[in-house]
Formats: sequence, C-alpha cells, structure tokens
Amino acid sequence: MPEGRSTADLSEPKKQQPAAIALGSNVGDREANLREAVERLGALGIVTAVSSFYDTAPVGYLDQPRFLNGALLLATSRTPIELMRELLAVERAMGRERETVVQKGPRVIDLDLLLFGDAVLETEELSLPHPAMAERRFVLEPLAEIAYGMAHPVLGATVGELLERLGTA
Ligand code: PH2
Ligand code: MG
Ligand code: MG
Repeated sequence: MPEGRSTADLSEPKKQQPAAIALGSNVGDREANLREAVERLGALGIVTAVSSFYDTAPVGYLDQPRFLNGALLLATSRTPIELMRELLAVERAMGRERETVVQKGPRVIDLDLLLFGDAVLETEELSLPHPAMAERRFVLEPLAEIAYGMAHPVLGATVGELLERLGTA
C-alpha cells in the first residue's frame, strides 16, 4: 500500500448516488417556489436533470389550490437520512410550516425523497422507496420525463412502467 494511505482513507471521494426528488407547491408563486427549491438543492449535490413543471389537481385532500409539481435527479454523496434532513431544512428555510391544521394541506414547498439509488429503508424517519410514489401520477409523470428507466428496487419495475400501469385512470 502506498505510504500514507490506508484502506479507510478519508480523502477518497465518497461514492455518489442518484436521488430522485419530487417537488410540489400550491401556495404563492408556485413556479418561483419550485425554481428556488431547485436552486437550493444544487447545494446538496449535482442536479443532473430537472423535469417540466405540471399543473395538477389536488389529490387526497381536495379542498385546496391546484399544485405545480416537478421532479429532479440529484447526484449526491449524502446518506439518505442526511439528504432527507436537508430537504426538511430547505422546506423550512422557504417558509414551510408543518401542517398543524390540515395534514396534506396547502404548502409553499414540499420536497419528497422518492428513490435513492437502489436503497430500501424502513425507519421511523424515512421510508425508501417513497411508499406512495407508485400511485401518484403527479409524481410519476414528471419523474418519468427525466428517469424513465430508473428502477423501483421493491416493485421490480421502472418508473416508466409504473406510470404506464397507472393507465388513463
Ligand atoms: N401533495 C400532497 C397531497 N396532494 N396533490 C397534488 N396534485 N400534488 C401534490 O404534490 C400533492 C397532492 C401531499 O404531499
Ligand atoms: Mg408530498
Ligand atoms: Mg413531504
């Protein structure tokens, strides 16, 4: 082994993983909010792709304004938990207050970690892949635009296949 190196050399670059992140906003200037979020996420790695933004009807809790939704891919050397905490910090920095009145209600910005490479994780703090992603057109449509062939490590299907499974319903 070369002098001054060891198998645990901390100077070695950490392996980067591709993280798929969903963005949503339905309060204020929705497009400006998504753009600001993309900009801020650039500090957490390399943003390798950003989808178009889609105007979508609210799903789940219906009595709220329409959303603007998008997705991006981030190459990052953060761990999944670190990244998720950073996403929450960006949400807070942009004025998001955790919904006290209505869960799933209106929000300035929502950043959801969908996929992190092929990581599968089930903790109090974070589930990967995101448990609801396969049922949500507002998530799969923008994501398929930039990551059609990306694998869902549990369902054994690609993002594009999951979108096709949703059909026209
Ligand atoms: N997010 C929710 C609940 N419902 N509906 C749309 N169209 N887009 C969203 O991002 C969304 C939603 C909770 O996170
Ligand atoms: Mg969400
Ligand atoms: Mg969220």
